Amino acid sequence: MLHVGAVVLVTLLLAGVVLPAAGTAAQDTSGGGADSPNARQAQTDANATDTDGDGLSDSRERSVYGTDPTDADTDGDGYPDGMEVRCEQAVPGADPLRADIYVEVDSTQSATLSDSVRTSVIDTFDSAPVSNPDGSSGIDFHLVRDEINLSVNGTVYSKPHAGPGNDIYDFRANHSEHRSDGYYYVLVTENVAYNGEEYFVGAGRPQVAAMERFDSTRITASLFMHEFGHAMGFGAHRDGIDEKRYSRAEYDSVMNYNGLYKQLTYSNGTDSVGRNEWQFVAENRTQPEVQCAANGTCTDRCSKD
Ligand SMILES: [Ca+2]
Ligand SMILES: [Ca+2]
Ligand SMILES: [Ca+2]
Ligand SMILES: [Ca+2]
Repeated sequence: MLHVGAVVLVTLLLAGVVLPAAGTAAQDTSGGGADSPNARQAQTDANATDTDGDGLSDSRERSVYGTDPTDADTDGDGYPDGMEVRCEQAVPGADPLRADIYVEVDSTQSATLSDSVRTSVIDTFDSAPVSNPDGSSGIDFHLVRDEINLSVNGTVYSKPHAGPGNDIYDFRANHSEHRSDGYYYVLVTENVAYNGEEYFVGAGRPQVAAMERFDSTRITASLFMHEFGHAMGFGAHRDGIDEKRYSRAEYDSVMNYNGLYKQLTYSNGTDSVGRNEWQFVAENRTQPEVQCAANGTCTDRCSKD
């Protein structure tokens, strides 16, 4: 009986093998066999499918870049995967598996931010307590020093102000080379006014900032971090920001007026105020819109995948 049963089982397995063959035979009669040109085209199309519309095919995302074929922005930094790997001229040095932030800095003065200020800011972001899809921590901060000696009409206001060349939006509109690529814009200038008050030395609004420049690297870098915090969306209405009510121990951030000029970093949420500002930077910051997407609208600065 055991022997007979084995024979029956083998027969069933054979039948199982035969059934797909019958299906193939049926396909052959309609001209769509596995080796037909139509079938090869279907295979090519499957490889070329770009499910998330980021400009990279699903298969290239899986096999070449290690990015997520169902997420257009795998590392969540606002730059689509395709832009990060294909648009070197727009976002040089971008990594689709690590957070990148780009900022363009112009100046109305003969000098701009110094190498030491730039390095201080880059190092601060590189040390940020945030994690990336590639397993690293930190943020790559790309501070691009662009024009100097821009013409200015006296004080630079932080809000739209009548007349040419005297508010931060005039400068961004007329001089930003990279706005459509999702760059923040910072202007270094002689005199800044915030809410019309000229005793301020810097001002930040969503996506933009203006600041004065000092001989001290620490003071200038700290002021940059503070105003750039506003540009990323740290509003003065939040508890402790632009205030002196908390000590540095209670609120350990450059956004605290007690921390301004003394430190560079934002809070990590372990102080008594308990707001993780670095997490906000990584996940919820205000980001200039990327108009030069990876799917062909900036082909002059993007290579083919
Ligand atoms: Ca894709
Ligand atoms: Ca993707
Ligand atoms: Ca990205
Ligand atoms: Ca990135």
